[in-house]
Amino acid sequence: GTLSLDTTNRMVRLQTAQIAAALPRRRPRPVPASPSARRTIADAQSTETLPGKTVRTEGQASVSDVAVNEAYDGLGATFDFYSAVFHRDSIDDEGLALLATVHYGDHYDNAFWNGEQMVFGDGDGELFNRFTISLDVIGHELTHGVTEDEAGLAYLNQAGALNESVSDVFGSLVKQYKLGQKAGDADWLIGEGLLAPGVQGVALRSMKAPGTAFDDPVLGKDDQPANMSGYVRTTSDNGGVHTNSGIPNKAFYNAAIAFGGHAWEKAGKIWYETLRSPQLRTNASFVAFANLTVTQARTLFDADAVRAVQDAWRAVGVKI
Ligand code: ASN
Ligand code: ZN
Repeated sequence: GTLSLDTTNRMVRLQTAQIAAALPRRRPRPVPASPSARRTIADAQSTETLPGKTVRTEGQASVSDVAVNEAYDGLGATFDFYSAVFHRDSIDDEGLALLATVHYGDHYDNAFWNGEQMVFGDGDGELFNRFTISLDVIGHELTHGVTEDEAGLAYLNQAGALNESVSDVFGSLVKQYKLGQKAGDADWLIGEGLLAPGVQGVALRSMKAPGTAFDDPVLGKDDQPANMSGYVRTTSDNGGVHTNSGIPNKAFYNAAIAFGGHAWEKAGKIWYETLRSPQLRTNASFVAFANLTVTQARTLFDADAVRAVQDAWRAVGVKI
């Protein structure tokens, strides 16, 4: 009767409590409603010692040094993009604190991700301006951290060119998102504003028209191919990772234009889930990566999306 039912209930309650007590005390990672960035900007004061002197941390007001503020704002815009568009919480999706050093080296003509932090040179002023000037370059460098965390793409040959391309893709999307641009209105340039006055060119790279970003007597000519027919076989630059990235860059551009609208919504989502896909190997070829984008187009969207992505790769000579 009532008594036995009551007894059973009490036993159930007791068992539940015992089971809960016996479970390992694994603290669930707190997922904030809207995660926020934890940024630190450091100043290498023209040395090559990292990270250098901390000059601005999260929540602190802007300072008089424009490179510091550009790095702070650029990291913030990139963090916000990944958070809002892909619900990703920082580089590792676990809220990793973001560290960037500016004024690295003496007239240093580059920016990079060193496996732990972002680093920006001032440029020599003759060929390059400071590397924090372009939001897509900041997005590019931070994305190297995301790629390392998700896919671990090797920085060599086709996998390396894919690694580079993924950084250009999301670097460009960070800028497009910030500007609220649709695919057809974006410039698809990487490093616009980075070339010093007098240098003949518009940017470091063009995803829309690889090979056309600059042609300068001192800097040389942009040598990116836009098709497999122009694939550069070389041992320099880790097998031409910054050169052959033109091919997957153009494939992404093709897909984004075919979809129309905001490039991060469909093409970006497909590329992002491809980067996260367990089937993506560290030594992936262009064909392997392309096939995974098609798989994601099918999983996330529909047959029209599959066709758009297939066509995007076929148009650059990647035979899928
Ligand atoms: N700026 C270059 C890049 O992020 C530096 C490098 O060659 N790793 O790709
Ligand atoms: Zn890169």
